[in-house]
Amino acid sequence: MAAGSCTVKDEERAGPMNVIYIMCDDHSYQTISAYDRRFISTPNIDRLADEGARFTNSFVANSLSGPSRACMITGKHSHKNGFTNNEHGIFDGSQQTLPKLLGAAGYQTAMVGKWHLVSDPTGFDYWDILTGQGDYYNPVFIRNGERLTRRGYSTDITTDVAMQWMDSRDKEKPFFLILNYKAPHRSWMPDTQDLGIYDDVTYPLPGTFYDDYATRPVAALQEMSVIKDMNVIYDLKMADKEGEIHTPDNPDLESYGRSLYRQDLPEGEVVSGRMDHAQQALWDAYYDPIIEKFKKDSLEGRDLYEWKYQRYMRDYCSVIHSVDRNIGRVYEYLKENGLLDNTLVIYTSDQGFFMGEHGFFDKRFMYEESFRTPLLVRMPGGNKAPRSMTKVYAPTSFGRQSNDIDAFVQNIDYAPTILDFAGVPIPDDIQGESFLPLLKGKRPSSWRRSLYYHYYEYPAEHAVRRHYGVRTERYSLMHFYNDVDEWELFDLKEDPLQMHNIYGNAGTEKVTRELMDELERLQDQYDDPIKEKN
Ligand code: SGN
Ligand code: CA
Repeated sequence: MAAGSCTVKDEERAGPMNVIYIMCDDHSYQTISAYDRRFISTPNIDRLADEGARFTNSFVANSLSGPSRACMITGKHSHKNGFTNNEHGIFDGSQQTLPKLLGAAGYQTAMVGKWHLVSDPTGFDYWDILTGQGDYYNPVFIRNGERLTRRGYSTDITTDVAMQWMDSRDKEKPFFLILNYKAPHRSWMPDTQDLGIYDDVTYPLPGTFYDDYATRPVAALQEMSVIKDMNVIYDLKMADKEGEIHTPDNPDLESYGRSLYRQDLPEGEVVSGRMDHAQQALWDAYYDPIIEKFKKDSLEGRDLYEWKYQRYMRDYCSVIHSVDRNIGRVYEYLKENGLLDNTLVIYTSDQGFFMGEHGFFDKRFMYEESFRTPLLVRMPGGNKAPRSMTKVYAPTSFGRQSNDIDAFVQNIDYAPTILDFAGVPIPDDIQGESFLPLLKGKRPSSWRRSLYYHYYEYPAEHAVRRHYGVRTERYSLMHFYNDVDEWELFDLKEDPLQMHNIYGNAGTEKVTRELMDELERLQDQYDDPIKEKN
């Protein structure tokens, strides 16, 4: 492969074709300017889309970290790969996975960053993973079984480790690298160099922020509300020097816990929340005046709620700023090493995330903001994908671009797509579909017209009930079960923000019947045992 050539036609492949799969944790499409310009500018992430494809109807199968990662690595829904929820899941690493299939075909394989599948990674030549959720500061990694603490900020370090591995690999062989960032997972701790960068921004409050959940009783049961569940200390860092905030005038704040970054007592050179003294000093210099003002202002009611939303958005976007900078570093690395022409670069998140829509943070629901996930793909050589046209209802804030792919894709499709790209046969038991033809401008007539979703983690943190459902081009139907039995139906053409559950309304009988049939068909097709219990 001649480095520096502008375009590489598929037919002209002359050398090994590499794959870098980059996944953030909880990165919402709302906070990628390739999708939405209202909140933040992410030029480095956008460049991948500009030089490739922007998927405008990309979804997950189960909106939670471990399950999403298991879907990705197996190409199968949760009930097939066995990892249905974070709380009890332990990934069975003896099963068929993408890195094993690529390894058998001669690829060098590496897994760097957040893994979150509990059992040790299998099938990788090299793995260097964050422990559990990973820490933002001075995180502990496990490198091929050996624990080590690395000093610095997680997003930078994860990039460094990935680059070191790419440097040390056998350059004669193709490679597959998973580069998974911990950012921007809760509790959204920015790099010290990014503290305050968005302090002069006032983020637009989502129109559904004060949702009262009328017609959606299950949505009212969650515990992921910015107003009632987001913690000013743990999430928004308003702990004073004693590690607590004393606000006798505001009983609403009494129940707040201690801050993550002040959780541990000073110990050696790494102090509270894993920061060292220099990091902590920079952090305090930024937060102390904000904490003092917060205590003095004693906000209540909507003033407090909207202050929380602004703080949330500032912290979250500051964390994204570091991600974007690091994607720029990865791009430069590929350029300098002549890899832009022979490497497929995928950028995505383990799920979508609520940025205050319906009053929420977190994910889990089959509602659009968390069911969707960003997906930007840069083909080798930067060949722009030709636009495809469907009738699927996507957020109007996306607009339309010449390199949009708007067919339905889901995270079970990543494994078969990457295998297809690498020229490796796709095993029959993989449930996803290769979207490589879509990237080449072809749209198979048999391409899926509906998506299946199943979320299992209840009872658990955030109290989102178990549910499964079907999403078609226009409608979304979901069934919440376990300790509830509620159906929700949304017409996304008339109600894109999903405020009106029309299930059971007069006039919806026919469409409901069609959607129920489609749901049953998908449960058959994917062989989900829940069908037998209905
Ligand atoms: C942690 C967070 C939750 C989050 C889950 C799952 N709580 O438990 O807010 O929903 O992770 O996230 S925290 O108090 O530990 O921050 S996931 O992306 O890993 O699935
Ligand atoms: Ca996640």
